[in-house]
Amino acid sequence: EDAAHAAASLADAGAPTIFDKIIRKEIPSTVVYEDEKVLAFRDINPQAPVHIVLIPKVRDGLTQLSKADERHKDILGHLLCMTAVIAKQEGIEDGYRVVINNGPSACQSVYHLHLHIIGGRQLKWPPG
Ligand code: DGP
Repeated sequence: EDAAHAAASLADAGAPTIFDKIIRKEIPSTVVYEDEKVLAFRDINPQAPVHIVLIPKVRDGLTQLSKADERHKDILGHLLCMTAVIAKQEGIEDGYRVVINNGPSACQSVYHLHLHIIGGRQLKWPPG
């Protein structure tokens, strides 16, 4: 098993991820938006001039998108709605990409659901 599979198994068993420390402000991040349900901060390894990670503050079993069920509908809707607000705040409404890497084959590395909001340059399609 590689690191991503191991990380997924640990998170599914309830272990915290680095995002829990970011939520609790135990490790610093550049927060660009926060409310009672979600937190958005700048990615430590940006792939574009604007690269934000948007996460639910409570994981509630949502280690990755494929774990989504009925009880996550409200938070998933809120994440997408706030994506539009954050993109506008960042001045990238002209074009941006919203990515959810799901699972090891998609290069998910942190097993706490998160959206990447990427923009500020001409993006290419298809992605790598
Ligand atoms: P993914 O590969 O989809 O699981 O994306 C996880 C992202 O989280 C990755 O682009 C880098 C970012 N990230 C990981 N650890 C930290 C951190 O400690 N601080 C910040 N700001 N971003 C982080």
